Order: sequence, then structure tokens, then C-alpha cells
Amino acid sequence: MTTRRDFLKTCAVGAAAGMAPSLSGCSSAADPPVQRPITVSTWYSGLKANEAAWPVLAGGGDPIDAVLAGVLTAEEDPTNQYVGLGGLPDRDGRVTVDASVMDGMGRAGAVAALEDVVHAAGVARAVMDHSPHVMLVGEGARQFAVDHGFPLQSLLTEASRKDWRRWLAEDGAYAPKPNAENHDTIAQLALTDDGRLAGACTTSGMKWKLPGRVGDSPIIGAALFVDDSVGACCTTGNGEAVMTTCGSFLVVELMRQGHTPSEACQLATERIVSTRSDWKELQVGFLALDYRGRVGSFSLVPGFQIAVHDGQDNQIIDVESRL
Ligand code: SD4
Repeated sequence: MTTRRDFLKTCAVGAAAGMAPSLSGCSSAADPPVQRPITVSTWYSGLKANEAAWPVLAGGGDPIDAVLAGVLTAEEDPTNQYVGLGGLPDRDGRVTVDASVMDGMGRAGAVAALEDVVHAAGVARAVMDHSPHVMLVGEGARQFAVDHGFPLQSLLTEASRKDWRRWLAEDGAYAPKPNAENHDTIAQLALTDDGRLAGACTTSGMKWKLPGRVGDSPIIGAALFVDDSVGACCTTGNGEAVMTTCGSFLVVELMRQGHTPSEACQLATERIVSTRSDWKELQVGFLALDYRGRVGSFSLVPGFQIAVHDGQDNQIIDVESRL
């Protein structure tokens, strides 16, 4: 496993040898284009997502196709209890999923509180491509999915039902619990060799959430924002903290002002720290990719990991945190 320190070392070595660094925080605005194509994803499941996305990028394909192929691997995985099939349910035992997609030209689609559809990010893309809207929710989103050929199936697996029942038996308070371990949403960004960016984010949201609760993942500008002229950002973690700071939009705008992706992620983390006195009990992870392929990431508390695939390696990186 590579740590952030290792990457910074790599950057220093690369810079000394006249090579382009592959992570931000170690290059200046004067640097030439550094790393394209490239794809990055949140958490350990990002490794598989990057693998699935790579052939699309390597073949010069659409970056939206790349990230959709990537995040589908997590949506289809019944053992991933934070995304798609097998996701943990809300307080009442219903699995509802949120997802968004965006490209670097300002096109976007999203679904929220969607039930019975594994490939929520695919439905978000269909909203983008086949409707005049950006977001559909609940029963309307489900009907739209059916109309566009997405199969219906229950997302609640036996394992997740058991966990829910255990929680019911142990916790009479019936309150959703935002906490630092509550995290495994997949969000993925991709950049083509000719500079087109795209991103996708998909999740079953906060476990045991109140019915009707929607997180940051389907909100454009919160968990996902993409602009070909600057870069892209996605988030994972406590959606309430991200929504109230317009997290991904903030990171992209900070990069527009000249900050590196890692600086931008760190500054956005500080914004959360300044607005949430309970920040040490939360987790939020930011992941940013600029138009030159520089990667940056930062999180509130330790434990956040990202997966980076640059064509040479597909590897997990431990992200630096505020705490
Ligand atoms: C949410 N941000 O619904 C999502 C949850 C998440 O890792 O990212 N978990 O708030």
C-alpha cells in the first residue's frame, strides 16, 4: 500500500528527474500536462471500479461510460453494504439509493430515494440523457427506471436484513447514527487523454436513516462537481456536512482560483471543521482531480482511502486527515 508520504516522495523524485508528478501538492501551475488518462475512486472498492473503467479510458471512450462501468462493480456487489445491491436499509428496513453523474460540460443527472434498482448511477445517466431534468426522486425515479429498461429487484440481502434486525433489537432510540465508520459510498472521477472529465457517485446512504432522508451523493455541487476547464471533485462520508458546505463545488472553485487539488480538498475540510463542532465524530473524504490529471485528497479523520489508476499502477493510497 502506498501512503501519501510515499506519493509526495515520488513527486519529489519525479520533479528532480524532470518527470511529471502524478499527485498534486507537489507541482506548480506552470507544470505541463501531467497524467492523462487517469481514473480515481473512493475507498478500497475503488480498485475494482478503476479496473473496470480503464479499458474505456484506454480506448479513448466517453469518460461517463468509464465511471459508470466502474461504479457498477460496487452497485452489483452484494457484499458492499453501502452501495446498491446489499445496501443497508433505512430505519424501517427499506433500501433506498442515491446517485449522480456529471460531465465536464455541465451536463448532469441524479436520482434520490430510488428503490429496487441496482444500477442507480445508470438511471442517473438516463435522467441526464433522456429527460429535460437533472434529478428524479422516489417513485417517479423508479418508474423512469422501468420505462428505460432497468430491471427491478429487491436490494435487501439476507445479510443486510440481519444487521438491520440486530440494530432494531439493540437500539430503541430509532435514530440514524452519523458516525465515522459509516462510509463506503463509491464515487469515481475519470479524465480522458484529450481532457474530458466525468464523475459518478452512488450509495445506499446513511444506514438506518430516517425514511425520506437524502444525502449529498445525488446533489450536484455537494458530492459531485465536474468542470472540464478546471477539474472535478467527489466526496464520501457524512452527507449533511458536505451539503451544508457545497463541498465538491467549493473544491472545484478553489482549484479555479489556483489551488492544487490537495490544497482545495484541505481547505474544504477546514470549512467543515469551522461549521461543525462535532467534526471529530464525523468522516468526510474529498477526492479531486484537475484537468491535467493531478490528484488530491483530504479527510476529516483517519481511515479514508482512495484508489488511483494511472495506466501504470492501480493502487490504494491512505489519505491524510485533519485529525
Ligand atoms: C450520504 N455521503 O448519504 C453518503 C454516505 C457515504 O460513505 O458517503 N458514505 O451521506
